[in-house]
Parts: sequence; C-alpha cells; structure tokens
Amino acid sequence: MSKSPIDKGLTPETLDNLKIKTPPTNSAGLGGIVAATSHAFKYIKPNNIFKISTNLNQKGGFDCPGCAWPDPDDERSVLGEYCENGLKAMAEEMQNKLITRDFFAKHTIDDLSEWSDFEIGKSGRLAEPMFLAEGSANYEPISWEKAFEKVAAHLNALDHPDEAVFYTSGRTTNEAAFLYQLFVREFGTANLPDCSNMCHEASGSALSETLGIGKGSVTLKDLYKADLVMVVGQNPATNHPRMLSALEKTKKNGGKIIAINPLPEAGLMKFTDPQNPIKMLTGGTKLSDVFVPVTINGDVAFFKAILLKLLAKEEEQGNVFDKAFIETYTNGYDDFISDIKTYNFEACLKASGVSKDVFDKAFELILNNDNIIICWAMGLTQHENAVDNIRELVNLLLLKGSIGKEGAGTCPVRGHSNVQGDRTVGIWEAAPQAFLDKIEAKYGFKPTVKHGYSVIEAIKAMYENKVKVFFGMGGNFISAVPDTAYASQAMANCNLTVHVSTKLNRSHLVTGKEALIFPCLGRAEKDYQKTGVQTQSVENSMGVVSSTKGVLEPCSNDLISEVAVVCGIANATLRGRSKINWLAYQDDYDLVRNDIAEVVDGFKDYNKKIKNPSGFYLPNGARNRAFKTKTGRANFSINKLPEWQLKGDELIMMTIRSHDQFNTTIYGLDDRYRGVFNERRIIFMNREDMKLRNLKDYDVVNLKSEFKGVIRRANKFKVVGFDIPKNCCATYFPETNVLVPLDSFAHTAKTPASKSVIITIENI
Ligand SMILES: Nc1nc2c(c(=O)[nH]1)N[C@H]1C(S)=C(S)[C@@H](COP(=O)(O)OP(=O)(O)OC[C@H]3O[C@@H](n4cnc5c(=O)[nH]c(N)nc54)[C@H](O)[C@@H]3O)O[C@H]1N2
Ligand SMILES: Nc1nc2c(c(=O)[nH]1)N[C@H]1C(S)=C(S)[C@@H](COP(=O)(O)OP(=O)(O)OC[C@H]3O[C@@H](n4cnc5c(=O)[nH]c(N)nc54)[C@H](O)[C@@H]3O)O[C@H]1N2
Ligand code: SF4
Ligand SMILES: [Mo]
Repeated sequence: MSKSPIDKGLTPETLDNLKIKTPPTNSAGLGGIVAATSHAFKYIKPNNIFKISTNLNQKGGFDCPGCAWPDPDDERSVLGEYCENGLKAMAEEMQNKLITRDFFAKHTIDDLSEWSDFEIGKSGRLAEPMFLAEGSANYEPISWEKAFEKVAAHLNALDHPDEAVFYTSGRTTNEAAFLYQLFVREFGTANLPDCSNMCHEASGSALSETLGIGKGSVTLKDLYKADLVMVVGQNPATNHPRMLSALEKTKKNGGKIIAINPLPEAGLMKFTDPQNPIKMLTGGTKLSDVFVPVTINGDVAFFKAILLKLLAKEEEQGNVFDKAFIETYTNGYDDFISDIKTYNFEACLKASGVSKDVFDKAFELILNNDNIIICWAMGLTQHENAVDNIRELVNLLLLKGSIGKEGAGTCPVRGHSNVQGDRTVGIWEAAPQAFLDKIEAKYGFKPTVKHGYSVIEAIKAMYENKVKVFFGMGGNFISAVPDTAYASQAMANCNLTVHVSTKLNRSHLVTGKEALIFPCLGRAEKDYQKTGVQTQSVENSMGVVSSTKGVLEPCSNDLISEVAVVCGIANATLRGRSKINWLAYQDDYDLVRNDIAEVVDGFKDYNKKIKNPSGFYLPNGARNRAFKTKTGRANFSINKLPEWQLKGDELIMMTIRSHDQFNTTIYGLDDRYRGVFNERRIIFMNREDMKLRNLKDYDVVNLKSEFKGVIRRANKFKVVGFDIPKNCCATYFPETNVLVPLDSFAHTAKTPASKSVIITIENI
C-alpha cells in the first residue's frame, strides 16, 4: 500500500552510532582544513577541485553557494577566500554522481521516503527532467518542452491565478529572481513566499519600521573598526565561518566582543584562521571578551536590563546617551524612556537567566564604547516576539548614536547566498506599491496590489484546497517549513507540485497528484546560452552586488539555468497574452540587467557596474543617517517583555543547525564543535534537567509539543548532556520541524517560532 503523504514527509527514525566527546573550545584551524579537504576529495571529481578552489569567491570567479557573508572589497587571499563549509557546499553541489532515469525506475517514491535526508542528498545530482503521473509509484523522464506545457496547462486551468503559489529559496540569482517574480506578477498573482519568511523577515520588519531599510547598515570595514561587536543569537563558526576572520580583525584593532547565546558555541570563544599559517602554529585568537549565556528567548529581558542601567547612568552622569544624535535624527525618545521606567531591573535580569556578575561585565563594555555593531541571526528572528528582539537592540544603538557612522550599526547576518538580493529585485509577497508602479510603467500590465501568501499562509491555503499548483524555485519546502505533518497534507492536496532543484530532496517525495522535477545548473557550472557563457549576480549580507560566473562544465547535458526555466514556463503559459518577449532574455542576461536597472532602485548602469571585480554597493539610507521611515527619522520603539511561561516539566526548545548541514541538506552526521558524532536525532539538555527526569547521556526519549490543544510528536531522540541553561534544550532542524506549531510565529513578520518550541520529554 502506498505510504501516506505525512509518512513521506517525516525523516525516518534511525539511531545508529552516536558518540559524545568533550566539545572543543577553538574553531577552524587544522581540524577545519582536514574536514573540508577530506570532504571535497570524497565527493568531487579530483580535476574539478583545483578549479573550484581557485575560483570560489575570487574576483571574476563564482560566488559561494553557501551563506551570504561578504567577500572583502580589496585583496582576496590566494590561500583561498572560502571556509570549510563553503567547500562542503561545493562538494554537495558538484558531487560526481548523477541521478538518471534508471535511479527513478529502480526506486519508488515510497522506497525513497524511507531513506534519511543524508542518504537522499548523497544519491547525486539530478540529471534530467522527471514527471510523476497521478497514481504512479515512480518518476519517469519527460522532455523540457512537454514539462513546460504541463505546467502551463495546470496554470491556465486555474479559476484564478491566486490558486498557484511560487516559492523561492535564497540561492536564485538576481537575474533569475527578477524574471521569476515578473512572470508571476504578469500571470496575475503576488503569491511569492520565500525562505526569507522563515529567516530574517522579522529583521526586515523591525528595521524598516525603525530605520527605514529592511537590511543591515554596516560594511565589512565597519566591523574591523568597531569598538564593540555584539554577536547575538548566531553561530558563526558553523553558519558564517569567514565572519570569524572579520571578528579577528576587530580584535586585532582593539575592539571587544560580547557573545549572547544560550550555548557556548566554539567559534564564539576562540578562532584559528586556517588561512593564516602563523596563527596555525601559535594557537588561535580569543574572540569573546564576555560570553552571556542568556536563556532561550531571554534577549528582550536582557536588553531591557541593559537599557535600564544605561538610563540610570545617564541620569547620574549625563554623558551616556548621544543626545545630539537623538535630538537630530530620532523620534519617540520620551515615550520610550517613560516606558522603560515601568520595568524592574531585577525582574528583567531574572527573566534573562543571566547572572549579575556576567551582566556587569557586558554592561561595562556597552557603557564605555560608542561605536557598537550588533550582529544577529536566527536566535533572535525565530520567536513570536522576534520583531521586539530586533527593535529593542535598535533602541540600544539609537541611545548610543551607534548608527550611520564608522564602526557602528546593524548587522543582520543573512542566510542563503542571495536571499537578500532576491528580495531586492522583487521576490516579495508584500512588495511596496512604488515597485509595482515601476513594473506597470515599464511593462504595461498592472500587477495585483493585493498581498500574496507568505510561507505560513501558503501552507494553510494549500491545506484548505485554495491552492492547486505549488512551484518551488530551489529549496526544500516540506522539510524547511514548520509542522511537517500538516504541511505534507497541504502539498498532497495540490494538483501539481514542481521543484526546480539541483539535488534530490524530500519535497520531491511529498507530492501533489502530479509532480515535476526540473534539474538546473549549479553556481559553479557554465551557463551556455546563444550569446556565450552567461554572467549572473548576487547581493551579499552587506548590500554589495557582485558577479558570479560558472567555471565547470555542467554535470549533465539536460540541465538548464533557472533563467531558462522561467523563460520556458512564461512563454508556454502566457503565450499571446504576454507583453514581454520572454525567450530573448534567455539568450542574453544583459537584457535582464537592463530591465532591473530601470525598475529597481540602485541598479543604474548595472551592466557596467557589474564588471567591477569587487561589485558595487547598493544605496543604504541608514548608513548615511537618511532614515526613510514614516516619520522621516529613526524611530524608538516600545516593546513588551515576552509572556511565555513554562508549566510543570516543560522545556523550551530551539531547533538549530549542526556543523554538518546546510539547512535541509545534510553534509554528514557529525557536529564537531559540539562534540557530537554519527547521529542527528539527539536532544541537548542541561544536566540538572536530565537528573530531574532520571536521564543520562545516550538515553532514548520521545518529544511532545502541545500548542493550543494540538499535540505533536517526534519519537526516539538520544539525550546529550550539555552546557545549556536550565529549562532549555536544543535539537536539530529539520528532524524536529514536526514539533513546530504552524500557528506559533512572529507578530508582524510571521517568521515561524522555531527557536521557542515548548515541549515535554517522555522517557521510554
Ligand atoms: N554551514 C551552514 N551555513 C549556513 C546554514 C547552514 O545550515 N549550514 N544556513 C544558512 C541560513 S539559511 C541561515 S538563516 C544562517 C543561520 O545561522 P544561525 O542563526 O547562526 O543558525 P542556527 O543554527 O539557527 O543558530 C542560531 C544560534 O542562535 C542561538 N539561539 C537560539 N535561540 C536563541 C535565543 O533565544 N537567544 C539567543 N541570544 N540565541 C539563541 C543558538 O544557540 C545558535 O547558536 O546560516 C546560513 N549559513
Ligand atoms: N525548525 C527550523 N526550521 C527552519 C529553520 C530553523 O532554524 N529551524 N530555518 C529556516 C531558514 S533560516 C531557512 S532559510 C529555511 C530554508 O529553506 P529552503 O531554502 O527551502 O531549504 P534548503 O535546505 O536551503 O534547500 C535545499 C535544496 O535547494 C536545492 N538547491 C540547492 N542549490 C540550488 C540552486 O542553485 N538552484 C536550485 N534551483 N536549487 C538549488 C537543492 O535541491 C536542495 O535540496 O528553512 C527554515 N526552516
Ligand atoms: S563564509 Fe559562507 S560564503 Fe564564505 S566561503 Fe564560507 S560558506 Fe561560503
Ligand atoms: Mo535562512
């Protein structure tokens, strides 16, 4: 009997050979080099390794498909401008195995869904378009032309364009993303959910409201020059490894670092740059001056405690706040101060879980430094009060005048390599009217002004049969989204699900009645078109747009680019209805950039500027103290303390990344920096919490979450005692996404609250 969609969506329970070791206190160094090179040699064709390592992140080469950390503007290291995880990303993308039609003939969908995500990912690169007919157990080959016609037939049969959803993951280049949203808007909907909805959406909401731009304000050079960098809710050693080289420079220039995190992540403590042979011999650089082990979701409480003390000092000394800045540039100061005064310092400190001693050390640094940068990632954005987290840290920067000057400002560290660029060029279910007006002026059709579905809304609409076609430009929707069981049923309710992908993943197994897999070129591969090998472009976390051009031969002749996929579908679907010559773009990507230059602010002379080997900076108001908010000033905000409370034996759980994964792609089964090997179904627990429950390392437990009366379960996880605050625990995503309630999300931004899932543990 065929498996239910829910069973296909779940990661199978495998408990093999867990090994727990003492976590290291230093990151990178020789261990990083060994791990990266052995990984590369295991999966990449040897003759490709040299080409990859000499072109990755080099000027004129291709952009790392890993995270969105920027490359230096000036000289790039000849020893390699990449990190262990960049090389692992390449090993994954350029692995030397292909998934051909024989693979799909041999393995049914039901069989494949028994495989772990690790096994699925390691089966190779997708090599040709595949189609799953209704009721069929196996995917079969299909030509590109027929595949486009199939999508067009489904889209054109809908009662309304809003019955289709077009998801984007953040690897899609500016050129492909711009065309994709243009097609979707001309087709007639704004249903453009993207991975940003689950990621930094809360940062975008908070920063737009307070500072007038949904992006960070700092550049790499600012980081080098800061007096104080606060790294909050972020694990850079794993997720943005080259950020550690930048932090090392901060330290070298005399700057201080505070890390705020429930976990003493290895990279936040000490770092040995693998690109620095001398440091390799002499040991690493101590990074954090103060480590603040905040309780999960204790950040607003911690920041409020800091704000209260700063205010007390200001009242005492009169020289703590930057009053000239506040007077000239901000709005809402008096209301903000009156509100802060209603809070009690002791209560805030208690709620933050931080000791007075550690608090005092962090406070001293904040008090005595004026050029402050705050960096953050998912530890702040994936809570119901995520927007408050970020607004509160902006309040702190505003009081200190730490924005729009050298060595100071906001630094939301973005995830996917082009997630920021995708949003800039129009992947947005709630795009601003000014952008839509420009589309109308340029192309002569009127894009819908109605906001489309974000990720959570899209899942609900699919579940409720309001959506019949799901189209995914990259990503692994089913494994990335919350509430796996509900989302699986949502996918199964669709008539057609389509995924443009480089690799096989679980979203190809949890399908609508019919399904298509469109295999596409990866970043490192040459994109041959009529006018030659095409250059594309991406925007990094600091708003620098630069070119990326593949250097390797495509791993299969049947792969096409994401641009070609969009042009093919647009051409097949819109036919005579379209005002746009879609196929022309595919021949020459300069034409796409010419259009972007006309429609998107900051891209004037795009084709010219993209030839600059270091790329070019997009305009950024906050960087220049030009705050484009509703009030025309930087806004203080009033934020409440979050109200969550644990009852009985409940724990608060964060779902985090191991060192051996890129989101839902599992590179390996180790988490070296946390001392965990050969297993992913584990739960990190405080040892006192374990004792209370009669648990010891390696015990197997079931996890249960209850939210608004709905019970969700994830079975069989091994316990690992860890240095994590009491009442807190951590598991890996995506194995525990089944526990994340769909209705628990950030106010305003709708980011799923996947870092504050309330669970109980069942001993078995
Ligand atoms: N190698 C690799 N690189 C990646 C990725 C990957 O999976 N692998 N993913 C990419 C993507 S899309 C993204 S968005 C980024 C993610 O980058 P990160 O945000 O660094 O990733 P997470 O593992 O989610 O880690 C969140 C960190 O926040 C801490 N944390 C959790 N809850 C709280 C809290 O309430 N308060 C505070 N202060 N800290 C908290 C956790 O202990 C952890 O250190 O990385 C990008 N880069
Ligand atoms: N519980 C929990 N859930 C989370 C998170 C969390 O911290 N906890 N983090 C959230 C975050 S921050 C994010 S960004 C999302 C990530 O959500 P997604 O972006 O949807 O997921 P990824 O795992 O990055 O997608 C991987 C797939 O992308 C495809 N791919 C890779 N490269 C390319 C390419 O160049 N082109 C195309 N077309 N396809 C490609 C491959 O087929 C691969 O299987 O997950 C979110 N989900
Ligand atoms: S820091 Fe990020 S972008 Fe840079 S090489 Fe590593 S994974 Fe790639
Ligand atoms: Mo992300």
